[in-house]
Amino acid sequence: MEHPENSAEFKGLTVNSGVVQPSIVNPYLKRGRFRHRRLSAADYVEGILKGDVTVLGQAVTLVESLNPDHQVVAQEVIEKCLPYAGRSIRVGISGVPGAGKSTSIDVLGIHVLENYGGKLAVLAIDPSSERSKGSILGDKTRMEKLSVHPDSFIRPSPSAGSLGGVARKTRETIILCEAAGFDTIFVETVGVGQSETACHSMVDFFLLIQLAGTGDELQGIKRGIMEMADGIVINKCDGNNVDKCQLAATQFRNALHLFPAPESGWTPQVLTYSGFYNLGIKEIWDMVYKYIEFVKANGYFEHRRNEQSKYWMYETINEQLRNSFYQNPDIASRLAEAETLVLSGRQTSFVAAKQLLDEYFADMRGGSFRGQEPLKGL
Ligand SMILES: Nc1nc2c(ncn2[C@@H]2O[C@H](COP(=O)(O)OP(=O)(O)OP(=O)(O)O)[C@@H](O)[C@H]2O)c(=O)[nH]1
Ligand SMILES: [Mg+2]
Repeated sequence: MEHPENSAEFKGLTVNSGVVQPSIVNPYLKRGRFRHRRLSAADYVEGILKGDVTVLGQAVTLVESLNPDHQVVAQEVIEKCLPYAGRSIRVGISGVPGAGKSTSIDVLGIHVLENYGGKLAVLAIDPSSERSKGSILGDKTRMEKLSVHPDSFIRPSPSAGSLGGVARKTRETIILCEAAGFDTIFVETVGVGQSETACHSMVDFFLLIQLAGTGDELQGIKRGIMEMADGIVINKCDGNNVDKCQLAATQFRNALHLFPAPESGWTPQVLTYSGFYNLGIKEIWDMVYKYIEFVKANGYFEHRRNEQSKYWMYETINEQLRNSFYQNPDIASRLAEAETLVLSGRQTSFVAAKQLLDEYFADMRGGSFRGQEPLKGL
């Protein structure tokens, strides 16, 4: 007996030969016609100095690239931009996840642009971005107004490399943004430890966003981080949270008194505000402005920037030396062996390290890199 599915009743189930679908690629498109022309260092510099944000974005991508050839061009671009950089106010904004950084940057940024004009760049040092693919990018939705403002430039954290590497690229991006005419720079960082130090080492004002919690907020915050802050602001001072915030502010003020006076001569201030309801934002910016005026007058502004340049020179040297050591193929192949010797107690850590370093230096002195590429650019 024939299967019922083959009867005329189930005809819809049979596969009919269909019509040929057109290609999804436009056959009239000439290949290569829209390919981007590779910009030279001079093209990048020209675009940046004109304030072209498309070129600026491409230049930042170049700076972030790990390709040594890109790095050579990037360093040339940075060097040529350097004489036009430095004329901005750089503000670091830090806080634990959920403290309201994105919400606050949005309202604070709009406040600055609407009341003082100019152009604002928001950059990030986010050590977790390798995992989250740059949280600031997702955050663009939290920076609703700023992300569509014609005078703003928002750039997520470079997603590859060590914290030091990421931070260095953010610092280089600051230079490009300043050359492109951005006169206010916000550097956002997630308050999870070392990233604050990196952020502090590239900004003029370090703003710490805190939340009022259970009354023991001072416990969880490291002394070093509080000492770095030029201003502490307590967010979410709205609704029935106002009393708690004011209490926290008092606690922070009292705690700050116990610290030695900062080198800048400025007494860090503690303010409460609400980013979400846009309350107290003006006061925050007034504080930043007052600080800048204060340190410009007493010479600390220049001093801090010089110290930062010095810091980054040494940081770069350290990073390059480390990379050069670990990327040396001979060393890389010997590391596992040395580790085994140390773990099995047949060699001390010190001797193992010394042997590897001696080998490395002998290799360097011999002038042969044994397959290791000479360092190109940075
Ligand atoms: N009540 C109240 N809620 C706020 C305020 N500011 C931010 N929030 C809320 O707090 C949550 C976190 O805010 P974000 O701005 O994303 O915080 P963030 O510090 O950028 O967080 P991460 O990007 O995860 O590090 C959001 O749900 C906001 O709506 C505020 O002033 N008051
Ligand atoms: Mg955020």
